[in-house]
Amino acid sequence: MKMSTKAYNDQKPGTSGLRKKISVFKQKNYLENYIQSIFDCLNNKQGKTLIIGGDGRYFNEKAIQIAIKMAAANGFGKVIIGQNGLLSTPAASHLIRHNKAFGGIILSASHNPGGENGDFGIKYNISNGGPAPQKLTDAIYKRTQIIEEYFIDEFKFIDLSNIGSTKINNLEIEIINPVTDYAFLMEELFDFEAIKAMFQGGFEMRFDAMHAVNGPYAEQIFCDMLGASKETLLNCTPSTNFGGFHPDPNLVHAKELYELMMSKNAPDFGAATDGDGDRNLIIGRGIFITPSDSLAILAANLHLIKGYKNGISGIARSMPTSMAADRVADALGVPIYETPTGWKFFGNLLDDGRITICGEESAGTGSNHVREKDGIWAVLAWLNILAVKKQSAKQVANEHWAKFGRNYYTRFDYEEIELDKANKLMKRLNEKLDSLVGNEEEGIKISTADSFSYHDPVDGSLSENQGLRILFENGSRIIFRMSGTGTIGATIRIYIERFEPADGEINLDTQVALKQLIDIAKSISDIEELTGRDKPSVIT
Ligand code: VG1
Ligand code: CO
Repeated sequence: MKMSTKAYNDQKPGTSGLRKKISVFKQKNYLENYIQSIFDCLNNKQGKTLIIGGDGRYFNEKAIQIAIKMAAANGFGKVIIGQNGLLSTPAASHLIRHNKAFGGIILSASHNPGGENGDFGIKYNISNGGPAPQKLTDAIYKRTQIIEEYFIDEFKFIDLSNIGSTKINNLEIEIINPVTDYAFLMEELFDFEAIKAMFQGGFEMRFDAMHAVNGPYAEQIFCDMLGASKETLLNCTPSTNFGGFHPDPNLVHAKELYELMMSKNAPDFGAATDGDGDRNLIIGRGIFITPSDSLAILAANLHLIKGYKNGISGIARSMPTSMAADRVADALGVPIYETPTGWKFFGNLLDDGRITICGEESAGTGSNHVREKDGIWAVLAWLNILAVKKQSAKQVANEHWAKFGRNYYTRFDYEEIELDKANKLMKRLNEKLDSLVGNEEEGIKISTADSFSYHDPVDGSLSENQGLRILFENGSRIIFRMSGTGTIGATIRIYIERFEPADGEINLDTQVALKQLIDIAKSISDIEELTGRDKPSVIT
């Protein structure tokens, strides 16, 4: 059936697909308009397979019903859907690859809040399992500006709770267990026997799924397959509003886990993942591991893990991620790539075999096993390394810093700033960059100041305006960027980093170690004057 639709002009995809308030998604034809725009930009989809699933938030099942009917009307041959509409983002990525599917639709607003007044999101992943590259998201956006009709078949409501296959019109609809194939992949990569023996030896972990999609994955993998006790699982039943919480695994929203890990009664290891299961938080007993350090530590030790025993071909990190991983790459003699923020930029490097592991400061770590960041993978990688080294997370981190030095790192987020104020701040700073070069700020000289552009070495594409960088002669960096995932106003992020060599002071408090640079960042940008904020909303 053909329907006419009104074009909406605010469907510009951000860092990770289209993300908006539920109220926006519920507007008549809004979701349909976007899905049709995706389909219109895909050639040769007739008869092909599409993977569909989401993080289980409010509107998930409704959106999936629409997506199925539109896939049928647009000529797809088959859809594979996670039972009850659930698929973690990394599992969806794996299923696309495993089934050699044409692509996938993932319904999620990741770590943003859910529920009736929360956020919703949709993104399209291509046949390598990764997020649509910039060229495609730009084309989809253009299409949303001019689209006039969409195609949808009318058929009965599909029961997503029954595993099995049915055929309606020309579309085969298969409902699968969302965990099974993913769990097999994990078993192939990691040394489950060693991790199991560690749990048997009394090792204790707490894993917080934050009421989101990874609950069933954690239960099957950590408890059923690796023998961890049921006490391991915190908030592992997915709920449509994430229990009323914000499924963001950071020190603010996973505060309880953090406090437990810092307490006298701390178990050996703590971890959490986000709404769609791609982000991870790693906390050892008495130590929070920053995501940038986690990337570096995993890269340095990955060869200890079964699936990576031949070593790594290279490492990639997003530009604002700390340079800790660069030191590991140097030591291993492998290349390091610096990409713009967003997982889509890692896809080509992974496909081309240039890198094995990649990560972002925003709690994303992953490898060439899928084309998304992967929360459970990161937790298993840590567990595997601890099991092989027979050390605590704290010992592993301290040894790492004692060998490579330490990149002190913090991120300040100023959220829900009025858009024009945020734009003005970034514009002003951008214009002032050239005049900063050569200046001395509190005794340290600025060597470069620019707006980051990325030339993809594989397909040659250029991505500009990916953040403002101020680099100091001593290797310190201050970076300013506007978020592409917020749904209210604008979010400005400031990323601050300083390197301390191995023989220096590697055990300082991060905020103390970075105090001078934090002051410089504030005064260079006048952020507090221009936004009227006296402090950031979140410090990581
Ligand atoms: C944020 C992070 C970025 C991440 C993106 C999607 O983007 O900074 O590193 O790739 O979220 O993560 P931004 O534009 O708000 O800074 V998620 O867990 O949505 O898939
Ligand atoms: Co996420």
